[in-house]
Amino acid sequence: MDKERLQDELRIFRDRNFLRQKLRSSLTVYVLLALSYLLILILFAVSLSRVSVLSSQLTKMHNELKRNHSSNDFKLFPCGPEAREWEYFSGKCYYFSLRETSWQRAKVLCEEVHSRLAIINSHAQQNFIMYRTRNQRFWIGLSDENSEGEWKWIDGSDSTTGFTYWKEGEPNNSGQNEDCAHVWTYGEWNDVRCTYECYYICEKPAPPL
Ligand SMILES: *[C@@H]1O[C@H](CO)[C@@H](O)[C@H](O)[C@H]1NC(C)=O
Ligand SMILES: *[C@@H]1O[C@H](CO)[C@@H](O)[C@H](O)[C@H]1NC(C)=O
Ligand SMILES: [Ca+2]
Ligand SMILES: [Ca+2]
Repeated sequence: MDKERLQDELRIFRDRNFLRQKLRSSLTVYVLLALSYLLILILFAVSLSRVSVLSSQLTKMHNELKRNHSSNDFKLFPCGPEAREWEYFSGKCYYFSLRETSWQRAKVLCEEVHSRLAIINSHAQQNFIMYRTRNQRFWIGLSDENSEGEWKWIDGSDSTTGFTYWKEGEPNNSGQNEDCAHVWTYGEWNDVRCTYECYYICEKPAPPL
């Protein structure tokens, strides 16, 4: 009888002990689980802040690169990367028209885009224009309409004292009616009546870099 009670008590004690142990071990598991969650959360927060810092740095770099790009574009195309029709040569921007018109109309059309008919005063510039015009006829800013035989550039300067590139035998004032000048074959200059219709060259200073 006593022995049985003892055994019973022993069993209860064991059970209780077992329960306590079980409880303790599951508590440990929960604590560990909570800790690992916390750790994951911390890691996530840290990596998130890292990513945001990195992305802001990337954005900054990207913007800088873009700025560098556009400033390089500007160096490569001083007449404007978007403006295909204006070409750069030696500090100036040139427009070679795609339409033919009279000298007076060409003068106005150049003024409308804040430029003027081209003034040629160097061999280098003459060469550039010759290669670009390819034997086609293009008005330049030269005329003797005010006083026959006194060829003046559109800015009022005298053409006879500076650089000239007249075709041989020109200007000939054919029919006493040729007062405007264009470039012709090999880029050579010829006088022709001002109402003649041909292409034209506008010129303006390149914007400052
Ligand atoms: C942009 O150009 C500047 C100087 O020209 C240079 O110091 C900088 O590293 C360049 N930035 C990038 C992102 O290439
Ligand atoms: C005078 O110039 C015109 C072109 O403007 C040309 O057609 C003509 O043949 C020239 N006349 C003479 C006599 O050289
Ligand atoms: Ca003339
Ligand atoms: Ca002529």
